[in-house]
Amino acid sequence: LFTEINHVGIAVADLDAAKEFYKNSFDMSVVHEETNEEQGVREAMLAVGDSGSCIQLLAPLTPESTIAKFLDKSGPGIQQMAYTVEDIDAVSATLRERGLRLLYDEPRRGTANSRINFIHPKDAGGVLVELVEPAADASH
Ligand code: MC0
Repeated sequence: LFTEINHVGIAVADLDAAKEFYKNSFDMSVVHEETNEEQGVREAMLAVGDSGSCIQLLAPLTPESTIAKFLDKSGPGIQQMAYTVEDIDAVSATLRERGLRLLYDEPRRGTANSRINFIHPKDAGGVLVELVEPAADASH
């Protein structure tokens, strides 16, 4: 169903401070950064060496946003596990057939014009699972 781990998403209060921490502590640098108004986040992708694996730092845009609520409740830390899929419509249909709830009826826009949806954490063992169908011209 899933072809690889796309990224692990980490909630942070301050994106710039988190980027500094990852740079200074782990020599990890930003390969992509954007603001996603619909998701209420500023986000930065950081590469793990040349592996193609990434972590995604997620900072809240507003106090009402999903990430702000997560920080209030759980504090900073891992917020989501994102898998790459080739065809998000087909994978979503399969998951629904298997009784899992997806958060959106139709995929929405994610990082670098990917198409995304989420499995409710209550249906996935307490893990917020993101499905990512990368844009045709994207490396991740
Ligand atoms: C909430 N829960 C989680 C969780 N968030 N469990 C694991 N991981 C998380 N991240 C649990 C809570 O502990 C609670 O359990 C129950 O789910 C309901 O949580 P809530 O605090 O009432 O929160 P809700 O219902 O307001 O929101 C949860 C929900 C939300 C998953 C629906 O976070 C959401 O819509 N997430 C999808 C969008 C998102 O995460 N966007 C930001 C990343 P108990 O046992 O206490 O009832 S944007 C992104 O990722 C994009 C840019 C990209 O990658 O391309």
